[in-house]
Amino acid sequence: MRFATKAIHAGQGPDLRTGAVNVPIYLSTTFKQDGVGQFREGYEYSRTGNPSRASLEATLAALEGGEYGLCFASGSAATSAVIDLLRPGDEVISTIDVYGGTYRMFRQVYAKYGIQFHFADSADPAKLLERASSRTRMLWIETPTNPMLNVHDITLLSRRRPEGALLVVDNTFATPFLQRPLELGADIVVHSVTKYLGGHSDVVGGALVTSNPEVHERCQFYQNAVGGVPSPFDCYLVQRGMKTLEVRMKRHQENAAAVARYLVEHPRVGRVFYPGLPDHPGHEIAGRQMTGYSGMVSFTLAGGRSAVDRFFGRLEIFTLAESLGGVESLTCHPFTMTHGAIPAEEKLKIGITEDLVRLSLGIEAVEDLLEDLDRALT
Ligand code: P1T
Repeated sequence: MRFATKAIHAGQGPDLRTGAVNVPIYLSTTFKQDGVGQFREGYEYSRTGNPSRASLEATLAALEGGEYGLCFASGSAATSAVIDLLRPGDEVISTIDVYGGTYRMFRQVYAKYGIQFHFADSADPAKLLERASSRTRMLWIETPTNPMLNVHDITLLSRRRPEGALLVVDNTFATPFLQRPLELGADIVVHSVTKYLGGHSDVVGGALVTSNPEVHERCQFYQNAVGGVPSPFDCYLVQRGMKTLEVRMKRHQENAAAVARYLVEHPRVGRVFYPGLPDHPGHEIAGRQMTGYSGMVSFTLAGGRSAVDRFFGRLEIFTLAESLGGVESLTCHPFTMTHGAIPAEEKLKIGITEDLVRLSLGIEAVEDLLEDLDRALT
């Protein structure tokens, strides 16, 4: 099956009893045992396993080209399941421009358990791997990164990683339609399904996909033991959203490409960050490992913070809000919003300045989006 077909059919055949073409929302918390320990389809208690969740997990695994999928109550909960694979004394090398909440979790939650996080401020794999030691157990990357849209070479990092280190890719910005990290050598893919996979800004959720049976077993243990699971209704919403992932992504990126081209020419705009631009430093790598450039664009605005506030105030179609990847266009101020938890000096080092604006291009008519930007930038 091709991608669009899998998104609609993998893990979600018609209901065996009724023929319902959509997977029912199994709201039951518990399941009858025909005798002690005699489960009908392996289901026992909905924290441990639920048919609506199992179906979504199977669809996600199929889309990422992995063996196993696991769903969580948020992208952050999926991240914590992956970090739980580590022990005190282990070291992680992470790119510094990760989602601010990921940085906060590494620094303010897991560092206190004796896990050491090194943050590399470069997209150059040699520089990233300079921090490696015999204790390095994990490389954590986003690609493209949030919010600077840097691109990391997954194949190269997979080849050059220290022995025994797992390569984890947060694939939220790309989605499996545009990039499948497991096929490029990554061990684990993480998603905030809140974003493009859900696609309609109406559900918070997370997932991980792997083909490594030990990783799956340990993360599944964590999923049940800690219990940060999504509700069956949330699973339904994400599965419904994913059916249209391919058509939405095509439009998201068409709109992003048009907006990036517009911004490059605008006299009030400074730098434009979009991997689809030929002079973007990650353009060539993105061309190799992705089949498109996704729907996110960041840029700096002449006139500093006051110009940014004026821009936000004048927008009529773009909404100033956290999050991304929904059908509606959003904008945000990474310095204070999504990346507020990162110390200012760290942010400034990687280009998250006060004059940086992030756009998440929705699937509205591009003419309306361009007119909105034109109005707000005038
Ligand atoms: O919000 P949550 O579902 O917990 O996902 C966290 C997360 C993980 N990884 C990436 C790349 C993300 O962008 C996020 C969440 N990001 C935002 C809310 C944002 O506006 O950037």
